[in-house]
Amino acid sequence: MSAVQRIVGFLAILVLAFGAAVGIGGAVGPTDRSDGEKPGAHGGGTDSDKEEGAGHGGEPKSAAASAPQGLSIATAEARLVSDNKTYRRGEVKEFRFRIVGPGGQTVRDFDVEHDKLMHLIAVRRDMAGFVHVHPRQQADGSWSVPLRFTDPGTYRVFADFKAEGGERTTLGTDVFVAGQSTRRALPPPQKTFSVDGYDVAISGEGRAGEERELAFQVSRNGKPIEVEPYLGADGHLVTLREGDLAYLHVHPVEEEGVAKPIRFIAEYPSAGRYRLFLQFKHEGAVHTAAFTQEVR
Ligand SMILES: [Cu+2]
Repeated sequence: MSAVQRIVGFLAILVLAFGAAVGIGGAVGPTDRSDGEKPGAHGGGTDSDKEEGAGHGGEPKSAAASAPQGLSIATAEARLVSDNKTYRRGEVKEFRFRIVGPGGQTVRDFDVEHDKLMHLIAVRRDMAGFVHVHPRQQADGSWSVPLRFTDPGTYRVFADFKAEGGERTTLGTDVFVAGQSTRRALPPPQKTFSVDGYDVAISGEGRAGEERELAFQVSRNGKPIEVEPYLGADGHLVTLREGDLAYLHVHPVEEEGVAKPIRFIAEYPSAGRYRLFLQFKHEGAVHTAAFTQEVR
């Protein structure tokens, strides 16, 4: 496949992600398959996967790990600076940004987290539509990734990273897509979500201020399947709070066995409703399931 074909394919998938969200009310589409198409493009691999899992074992204990993230464009250590704030519907445009340190310098060195140096997640403010991509770092230390939004509205864009030697950090900024948009109500809590021929069942309750386990069992044709590793774990989970889109850091739990559920440890900062975007990989493709969870 040529580079151009790859890029076109990649963009087409972004379009699907947003298109499906609008077409069927809060559902998410097949989303980002870029990882499946470009295995090893970021130089991740199995060794870093293992380190990743080990590193996560201790993290949930620290208060910082469970504090809500993504509400701010800056912390004391890092600031998110982006040039593109507005998109036209359907326009393909690079989203360029950099992480700026306290002295005003561009931060260039990052640690691998979840198999990548930088994760970018875009979600409309009403939590309809979800995209998770991995920007490429440029020679000047900045980051770039093509984005396309098919639906108008305000989107929260999160950059999730770990500057070398620092804490894992998620900064957020808004991107505006011109046009009239209608707020989509958050779907009610449901135990199952079907996507691309897979059925995903969630188990586990969220409880404010307590670490709890969440498990997701993926089945096809009524039979549990074994997912493939994705981003250094069994799956990737993005959890956002309704109302402010606070971004939670959740931690994958390693588990051996056939057709095992995908497990995470989550600590919710408060009561309220949350939207969970689970991504899993099977037969080389990444799929996204979304759940609403009521936390007391
Ligand atoms: Cu990512």
